Amino acid sequence: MLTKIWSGLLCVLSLSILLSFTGAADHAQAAGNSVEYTIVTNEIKSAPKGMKELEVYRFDPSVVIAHVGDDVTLHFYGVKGSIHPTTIAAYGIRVVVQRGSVSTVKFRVDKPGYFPIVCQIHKTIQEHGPMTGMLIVLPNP
Ligand SMILES: [Cu+2]
Repeated sequence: MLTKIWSGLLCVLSLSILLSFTGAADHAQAAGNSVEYTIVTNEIKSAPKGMKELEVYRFDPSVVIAHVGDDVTLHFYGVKGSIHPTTIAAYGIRVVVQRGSVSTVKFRVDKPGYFPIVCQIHKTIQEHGPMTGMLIVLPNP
C-alpha cells in the first residue's frame, strides 16, 4: 500500500517537472485574464472671441491595454454626440455608440500590436475629429 502511494506521488512530481520544462505551465498562463474598460464619448468645444466655434469628439480614455490571450470587454458609454459608429478593424469589431446608452463588445485578443479604435463619422478635423483611440495588445512576458 505504501509503495503505491509513493509511486503515485513520484508520478505527480515527475509530471509537474515535465510540464514546467516543456512550457506547458506557461501556456496555461497565456490563456489570459479578463480586462474591462468603460470608454466615454466626450466633446471638447472652444469659442475663441471673433472665431467660429471649434469642437472635437474624443474617446475617454483613448488608450486601452491588454495582453495576448486576454478576454477584453469594452463598454462604450455615449455621453456627448448623438451617435458614434465605431470600429476596431483588426478584430472585426463594429459597434454603434448612442447618447445615453452603453454598448458593450467582448472579444479575445490573439495578436500583439497597436489597433486603432475609430469613430467612422468623426475621422478628420473637418468632421469634428479625429475621434480615435488605441487598443494596445502586449506580448506575454
Ligand atoms: Cu464619433
